[in-house]
Amino acid sequence: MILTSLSLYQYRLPLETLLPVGKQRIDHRVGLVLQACTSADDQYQQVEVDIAPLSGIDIDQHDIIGFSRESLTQVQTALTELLPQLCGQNIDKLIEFSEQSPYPSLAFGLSLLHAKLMGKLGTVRPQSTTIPLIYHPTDASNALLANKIANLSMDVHSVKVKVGQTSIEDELSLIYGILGTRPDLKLRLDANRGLTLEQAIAFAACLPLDAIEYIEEPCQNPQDNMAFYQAIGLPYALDESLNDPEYQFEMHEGLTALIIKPMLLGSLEKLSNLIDTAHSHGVRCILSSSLESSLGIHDLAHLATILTPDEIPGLDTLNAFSQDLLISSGKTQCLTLQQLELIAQHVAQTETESDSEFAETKDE
Ligand code: OSB
Ligand code: MG
Repeated sequence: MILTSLSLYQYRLPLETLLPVGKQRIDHRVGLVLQACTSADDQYQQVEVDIAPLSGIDIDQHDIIGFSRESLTQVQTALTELLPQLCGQNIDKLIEFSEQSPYPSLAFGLSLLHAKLMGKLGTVRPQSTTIPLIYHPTDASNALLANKIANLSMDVHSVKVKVGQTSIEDELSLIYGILGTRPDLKLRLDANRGLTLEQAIAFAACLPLDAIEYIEEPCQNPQDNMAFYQAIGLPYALDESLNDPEYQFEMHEGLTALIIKPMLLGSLEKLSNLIDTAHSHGVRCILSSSLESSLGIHDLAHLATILTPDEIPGLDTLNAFSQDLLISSGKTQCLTLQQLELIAQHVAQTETESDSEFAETKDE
């Protein structure tokens, strides 16, 4: 299958409510859409992927730290250089470039594009449920939060709650509030490394432990996680730890789950190996959003069926977006490619035309 044309677009989507990135908040999301057209035996197809490193600036104009190390500009520059090399080539080149890329978001995007062109996503049903995400909205009223909890479907059995963000008292009251409304729920807490070992233990000592499945990244210093587990017996999950390029899976007492954010981790091959290793140690893997557009979330819902069929993914971040992108999730506005900014486009000559390739690149 030959890549006959490649187009790169940039998008900027405003958010209706702020989204949490660890302790920081964002009010818009930027990213790239890479479109590939292929032909093989007179069959043509056209496929798009969302490539959106989680970096940039938060609402206070501070750099987002702790997630993607690469910037959107770096990925855009790398892709602008790759496109002419990919155009006219077999789609297997996507895998080669994916493996060579130092940027996890790009490695993921190229391998995902390959998987979609191979028809691997289209044949599975997407995971249709998600773990609701509950956090103290700095821009919305507590009533809105209470409303969200009261309106949770009875089919929801677990929710994820952000902690380590405000005061321990507020967060305990949020947790007991949720359980007061829905005593049947199990909670997955996420501290985003917001607590010292002492704070984490003091906090966990006040929790209704039977209702807590695990806590993500409880300690500021992840080396304290095991001591936390030994002190309190509450299992923990790793999220930010996986973003370290040096991260290698190691089993530790109390480790119960990995939060897998493909956009931050890399190629599908790398994800699948990590998931296999974790599963072989009895550690759960929860596929989660890195605040992608509706296009990205749609693909993650399919990947969840393929990679983690026994788990419900954490993809409850689309509500905050004011517009959909290419794939409708039911919002009133769904942007098309024509509404995005075209950054680069390369078209391979067909066999009937001369051998020479022509390429157009539009500078910003
Ligand atoms: O803290 O887990 C986080 C999204 C982007 C960056 C960090 C985080 C998240 C999420 C995604 O919480 C939703 C989920 O994991 O359910
Ligand atoms: Mg987390």
